[in-house]
Amino acid sequence: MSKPKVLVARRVFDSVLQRLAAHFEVEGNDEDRVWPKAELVARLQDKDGAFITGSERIDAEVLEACPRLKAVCNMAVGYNNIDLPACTARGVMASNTPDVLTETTADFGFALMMATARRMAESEHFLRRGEWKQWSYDMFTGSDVHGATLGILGMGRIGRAIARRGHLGFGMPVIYHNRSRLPAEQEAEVGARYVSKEQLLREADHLVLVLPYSAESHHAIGAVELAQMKPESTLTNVARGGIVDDAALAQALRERRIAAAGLDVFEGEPRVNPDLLTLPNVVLTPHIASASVKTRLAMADLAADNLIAALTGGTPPTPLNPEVLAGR
Ligand code: 8YV
Repeated sequence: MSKPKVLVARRVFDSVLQRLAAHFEVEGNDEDRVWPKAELVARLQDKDGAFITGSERIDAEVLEACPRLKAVCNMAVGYNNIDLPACTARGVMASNTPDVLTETTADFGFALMMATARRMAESEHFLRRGEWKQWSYDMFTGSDVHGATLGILGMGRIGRAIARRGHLGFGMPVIYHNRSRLPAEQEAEVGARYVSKEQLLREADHLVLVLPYSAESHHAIGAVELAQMKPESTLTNVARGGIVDDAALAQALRERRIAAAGLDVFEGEPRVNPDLLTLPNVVLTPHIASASVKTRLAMADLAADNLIAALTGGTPPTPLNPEVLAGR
């Protein structure tokens, strides 16, 4: 019997390709070019499964054009690049990579928040430009992290891991807002207090965004929300571009209506709003919050585990729509 065919839409670890090759006929993407939609569809046409990343969008049109497809496995925890209801309607299993990246992403979120509060990027650029001539009492003074109020919007696994760091490591009072309130024992574990979104915006010294992107969370932070934040506060986004209105943020940063921002994700990335590039009070990183070698390998292995199980009659570890598996 011939092996099922899978597409690996981006370059990944050799070890992961080898694991997949033991089960499937694999078409990879050695040159690591992000394929335009028409090319993605053309390559997916004869495939039974796909290993994708956040760069590939699987929508109803793609699914319609690729009727053989049975599994779409995302190497990411966020899955706003996948139309999940359309997958479910067509009996296509979709999966993501939760848990394996939680602590790594929380490390980065916390680091980005600290770099933002303490003006690390801005002061490093100053030094590299050769402008450091003498010490002065107010040179790059920022705001403290320890003891400051940490605000978290979106309290899932990564939000809780960031809260725990702030609470246990930095003595920060933690406030959060989320669609649903955490059980009391989870709140106690990370020292977090549930507040309204308005209260979160008003009271946080350092606000960190860790909510999934959806139509509902589009521009959850725009001009109105930024106006409610304290002028000395910071905003950090390690969730998704589009949750923040980048143009409104650039304006707020320029007018110092908030002190600074740390952004790992952008609207329309990899393009970055040119206004943000000109501002000194924003730390910009290219969507690397989960980028430790160990975690990226764990994510790729988990996406491969899902693909292998889905197409060989096994039990995928982290399906998003397990109901489609019951019907196979
Ligand atoms: C990925 C991410 O690097 O997991 C997510 O949701 O945003 C990142 O960890 C990115 O999506 C590539 O797939």
